Amino acid sequence: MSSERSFDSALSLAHLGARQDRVVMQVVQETGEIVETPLTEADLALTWNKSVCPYCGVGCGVLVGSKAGRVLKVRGDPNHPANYGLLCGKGATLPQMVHTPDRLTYPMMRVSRNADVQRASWDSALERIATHWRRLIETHGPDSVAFYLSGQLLTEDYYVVNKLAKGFLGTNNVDSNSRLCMASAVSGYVTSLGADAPPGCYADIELADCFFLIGTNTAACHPVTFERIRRRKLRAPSRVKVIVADPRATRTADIADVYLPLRPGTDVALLNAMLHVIVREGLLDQRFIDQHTNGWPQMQAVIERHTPEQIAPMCGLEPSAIREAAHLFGVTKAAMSFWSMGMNQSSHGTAKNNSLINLHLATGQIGRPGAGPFSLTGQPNAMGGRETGGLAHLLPGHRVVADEGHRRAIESLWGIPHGRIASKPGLTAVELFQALADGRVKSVWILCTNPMVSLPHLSVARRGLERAELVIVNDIYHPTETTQVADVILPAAQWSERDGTLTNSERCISYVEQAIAPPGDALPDWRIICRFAQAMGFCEAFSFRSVEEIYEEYTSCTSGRDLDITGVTYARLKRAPIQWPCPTAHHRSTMRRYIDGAFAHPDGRARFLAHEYQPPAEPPDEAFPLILTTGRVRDQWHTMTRTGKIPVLMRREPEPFIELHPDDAAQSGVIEDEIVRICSRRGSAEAKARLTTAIAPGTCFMPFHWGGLWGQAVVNRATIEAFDPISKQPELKFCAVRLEKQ
Ligand SMILES: Nc1nc2c(c(=O)[nH]1)N[C@H]1C(S)=C(S)[C@@H](COP(=O)(O)OP(=O)(O)OC[C@H]3O[C@@H](n4cnc5c(=O)[nH]c(N)nc54)[C@H](O)[C@@H]3O)O[C@H]1N2
Ligand SMILES: Nc1nc2c(c(=O)[nH]1)N[C@H]1C(S)=C(S)[C@@H](COP(=O)(O)OP(=O)(O)OC[C@H]3O[C@@H](n4cnc5c(=O)[nH]c(N)nc54)[C@H](O)[C@@H]3O)O[C@H]1N2
Ligand code: SF4
Ligand SMILES: [Mo]
Repeated sequence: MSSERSFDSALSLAHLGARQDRVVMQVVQETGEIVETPLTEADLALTWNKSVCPYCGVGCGVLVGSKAGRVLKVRGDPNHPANYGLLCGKGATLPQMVHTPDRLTYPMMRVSRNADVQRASWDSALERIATHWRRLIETHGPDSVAFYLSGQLLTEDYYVVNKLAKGFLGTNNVDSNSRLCMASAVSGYVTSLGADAPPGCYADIELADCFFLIGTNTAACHPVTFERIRRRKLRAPSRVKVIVADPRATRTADIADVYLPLRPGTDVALLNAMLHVIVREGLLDQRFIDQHTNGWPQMQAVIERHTPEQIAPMCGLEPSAIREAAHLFGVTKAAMSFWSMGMNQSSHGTAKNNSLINLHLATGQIGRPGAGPFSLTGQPNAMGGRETGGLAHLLPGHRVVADEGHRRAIESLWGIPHGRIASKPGLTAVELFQALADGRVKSVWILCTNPMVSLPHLSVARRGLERAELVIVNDIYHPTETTQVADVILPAAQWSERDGTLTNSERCISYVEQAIAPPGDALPDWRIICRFAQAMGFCEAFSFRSVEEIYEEYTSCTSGRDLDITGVTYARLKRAPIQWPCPTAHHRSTMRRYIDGAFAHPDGRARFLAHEYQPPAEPPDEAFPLILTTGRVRDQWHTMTRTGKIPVLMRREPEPFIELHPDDAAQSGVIEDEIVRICSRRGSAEAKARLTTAIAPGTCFMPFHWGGLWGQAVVNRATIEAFDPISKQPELKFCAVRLEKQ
């Protein structure tokens, strides 16, 4: 099921052209140009620690240069297999977000909702939470409390929160912003292949002949990975083909041979039509289908009806473009697909994921070098979070709470009585805030995420936090839109101020070193949780003295599982990152899974899962005629608590905007740069109009970065909370709006 090859670093290094002399900082620009800055003598005299960029799931290795307790410089780690020295503009400016005037340096509390926050001691803050939670659990049961986590926490943080909530407090109400992000990819992989996570690796990029980028603005959101794809394309432009499917022609589409500006939400129809063409052109890998899959007859029956001619009008595409894309994918020797939120953030995100994996199964484009479906992880440790069971339906080691055997295994490992872990999955992100709003959940502890900007339909989320009896937030800054409504605000040590591990998009675990001390009384998130657990009386189970002790307990939970990392110790990780599974001390790393065609379902076969196109939850109509889609820009990170403080990044993208097609603008009499409002059934947001033919008529786009602290451009006031029935991931990429002039 796995290969034991080590990273093919020579190959990737050559393709990336990375410099190994270690004295140059290399930053990739939007144009693909690499700007090199020589390091000075003074830079070389800094203390350098190994770390990983805390932004996107590419997981670039960085070296952190510090002196006298301050981070002064970063540069790409030339030996890290994710980036071989390269960084993007966000990674290159990391030092500027560390020492800011609004860093939280001590705990703060307010005695009542309308009171000001005041400095508190750790003991009084944690005692207040413990007293309140004990009372809530006694009176209303353990499901009256909840944790809301983040794919930006490290693996050890995730593990201790899960252990505390699911094993000791007795609630599965532990969910994460990964629910808004990767949940549909998880359910797609699990249902199609039998286990979570991409089968391949980054080194496949240098071996692939066809890239299918669907629902991803890789150029903006995973810039270093995009640079690898771009270089592969530029080196052999006529042999290497790129297909991009996105309703907006972003910079990612610049390298496309075939660009498919599909109507938002129609991916399943497009993918079925592509498979139809592949069948018609005789490009199936029938041997692979027969030997390694189930469900092909049912699949065939469904795609029979999906001719490009029938499907193209619904997708807003030309039939010839669908044919060409399918042909390129079908004839190539090795095809890789990359996708992210355009596929996942949908009320049928699981179906979109299954449909894309179907294409790979039908053509045997999986489990071999240069081929495979590869979901781009959003956050740096969304993958680690899933491994430790950091979603409401999971337990550590890719287990699920609904499975009695899984619960028993974890109960034994945690030394708790059988039956202690509840069998019912907890509330997922959107459900959790709805439950807070209607009073079913009474207190929530939010770690490392800013839901008052990032959740859909924000007025419900706001009502939830207003109605909650006690809101606790761990952050590194104050104010944020979420700390503003918290009763207890706890200062976390952040990137460079603590150590731990994380797993990037390609299942690669890295150890990050601590470079400097955290400011004031700030503590790493895992320590805050362990101190709280002790205040709740769970002393022995949370007596961890270091992240390494937590990591060792966690790895024992992976023994015999698909992600087995019992062979990966801190000592090994301190030398080099390792891709899981890696079950023994002598096992090197797993670049690719399923190379023997044995998938993770009990019968060893992958599943074809046939879906029909489903309309989005809220199609446009007369009153709300435009489709609103939302997403990111290259130089801002999420809710801007960090990138919003970095002048060079702010200069590149200083203001929020609403991207509109000139035809839609003309219909409402809107001109370039005019402030306009988009209104949905739930709320509205305002920003300057940006007119462009890069977006299809009938669709508008707004980034979600700008929250309430920045003004009225808060797009999640308008978005919809409808979610995929399987993954429970909300449809952040589609709702109906109308345009209003000021
Ligand atoms: N600069 C920057 N980089 C980031 C982040 C950031 O905040 N800033 N965040 C990180 C995180 S957590 C994530 S999850 C990733 C997200 O990375 P991406 O998914 O690449 O980013 P988005 O802009 O959310 O959405 C991608 C594209 O989906 C398209 N899209 C919308 N609807 C549809 C549809 O129905 N079908 C298809 N095929 N496409 C559609 C949009 O037009 C958009 O261009 O980025 C990571 N990297
Ligand atoms: N409309 C719309 N909404 C979206 C999306 C979209 O595409 N469209 N995308 C969704 C997706 S994919 C995601 S991932 C979410 C992201 O949304 P969020 O997770 O809400 O965004 P961030 O700004 O990354 O929030 C991280 C918070 O943690 C703090 N922080 C940083 N480091 C640390 C640390 O070490 N410890 C602690 N305790 N705190 C820390 C930061 O200051 C910040 O307040 O947004 C989702 N919302
Ligand atoms: S590509 Fe992602 S991980 Fe790499 S430097 Fe940029 S933001 Fe950081
Ligand atoms: Mo994300």
